[in-house]
Amino acid sequence: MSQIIEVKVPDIGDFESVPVIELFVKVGDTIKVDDAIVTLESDKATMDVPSTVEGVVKEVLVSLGSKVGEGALLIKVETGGAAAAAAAPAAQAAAPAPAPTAAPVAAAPAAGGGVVEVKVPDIGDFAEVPVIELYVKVGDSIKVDDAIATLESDKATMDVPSTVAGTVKEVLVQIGSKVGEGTVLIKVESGSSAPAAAPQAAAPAPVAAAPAPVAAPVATAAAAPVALAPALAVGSKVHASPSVRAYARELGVDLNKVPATGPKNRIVKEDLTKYVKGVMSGAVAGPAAAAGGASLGGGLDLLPWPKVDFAKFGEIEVKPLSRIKKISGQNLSRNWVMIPAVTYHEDADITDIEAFRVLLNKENEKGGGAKLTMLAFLMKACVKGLQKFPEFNSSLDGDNLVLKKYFNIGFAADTPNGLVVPVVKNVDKKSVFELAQESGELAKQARDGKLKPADMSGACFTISSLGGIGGTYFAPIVNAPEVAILGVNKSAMKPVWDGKAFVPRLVLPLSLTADHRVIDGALATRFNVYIAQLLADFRRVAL
Ligand code: CAO
Repeated sequence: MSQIIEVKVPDIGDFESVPVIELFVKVGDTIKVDDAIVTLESDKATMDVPSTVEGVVKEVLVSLGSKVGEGALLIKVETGGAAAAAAAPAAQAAAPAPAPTAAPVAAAPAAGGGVVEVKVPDIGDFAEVPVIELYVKVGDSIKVDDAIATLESDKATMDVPSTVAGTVKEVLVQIGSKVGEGTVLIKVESGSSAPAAAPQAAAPAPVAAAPAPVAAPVATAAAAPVALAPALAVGSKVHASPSVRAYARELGVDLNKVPATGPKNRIVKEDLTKYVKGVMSGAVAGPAAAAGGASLGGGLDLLPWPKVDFAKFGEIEVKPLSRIKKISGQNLSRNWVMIPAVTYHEDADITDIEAFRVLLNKENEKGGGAKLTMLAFLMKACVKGLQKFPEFNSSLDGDNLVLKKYFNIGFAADTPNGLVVPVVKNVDKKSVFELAQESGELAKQARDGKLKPADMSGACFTISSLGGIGGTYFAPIVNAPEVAILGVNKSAMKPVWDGKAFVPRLVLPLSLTADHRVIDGALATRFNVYIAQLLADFRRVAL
């Protein structure tokens, strides 16, 4: 005798409204126990919800983007006689149960601060889950809710956030370590007496599915064969961690097309990189070419990268690129290829502002305050420009322009390992002295390799200053999803015609690159002229 059984979202921890990002079943499909029905993704975890029954899908009650929580009805399944009997207990097991209190992971520190252990919270029934990413090292200062590690079982990927603020004293796990509830991840010296335990911030328990043997750590995927494995059929289930999914979204890559080499057919970051490289070099058909547009201008139609045996011509040395260079290289390539960018030049007369800067620094020397830099004045002028021309403080999101009401400025910093872009937040609310101090500190942290992801995110606009090195003009690459970047070279004394005579003035060369989809030439030139006016007479910043 057949029976209709409802499959609901099980206990997923403290999350109430989590979007469905993948849907694997449709009406008429025959499914088995443990087949994935949907993938849910919160900002902390990605979880598959498996079926608890076997049978034929009669109704699907959610769609992509639906927001669900514990107990939400996903599908109705018609089970056969025998299947129904077997399925019933499982279905009950999936019925909403009281949410487990995500274990408050921090042991209470001694009053007045002390060393606090941060442990793996309640992650459901999983005992041995591998650490696939580790975000902290000894000496890092962390805040409550900063991610410490990502754990990945075969059903869920979850970030474990810190429950305390302080300095990391000890890291007790490494990538590949197998952990379970209560495993100590790190020891943190907290500055104050506040343990700041935030139970609700702990990682959610993964879906209440029967635990399967945990997958091998993703790190082993590095040894995966070089040949491309067959891509998953379109529409079939894609396994990837939240970071890989976020990266794919950023690149606009359809994960269905990426061949997986990770354990259990999981797409790892290297797979994504290899796929994008393949598309860029022409070795793999990109979306347009794959759709039959190989020679119609839809894809990039690029020749494969030249393979040359350099050693044939003389002695060589092979040096692997630094991690920073690899990551920034990928971003720069995408931005260079995808943004119709134009660079506009302008000269700013900075004679007066430079005299003012030198004067202030002299006065300041006695007080021992931070040295005022040209960069700090440039930041202030740029914010004024962003306020006057809001398109410069925007990002493209499909057919929408997202206009930002905050003013964070990134600046390119040259480090021994490559280029990084620290971000000074809320520049509009800070004095030139504060900006000089903060950018100096960030530049130092950049050179020491101590910047954290949060220090490099949230920029609205970037300044790339080569003024300390030299040069006249250059064409910086827009730092997407921003829409413009201002390049600056070394100022030089030049003869400037004042209407009667040539007078010596200190001239700063500006090079503004802008995304033409948002900013046309007239707007870009107006912005440049305005910035030059502000720098020529900084009193205008106060207007
Ligand atoms: N014109 C003339 N002199 C300048 C100048 C300019 N536009 N900008 C800075 N200077 C001077 C400074 O006054 C300083 O001189 P003193 O030592 O006599 O005071 C000297 O050059 C060194 O300055 P700096 O560049 O180290 O300091 P800064 O605060 O101006 O810049 C930072 C900080 C982080 C932007 C810089 O150190 C840096 O890393 N620049 C490189 C950025 C880069 O690589 N961009 C390219 C990206 S695309 O590949």
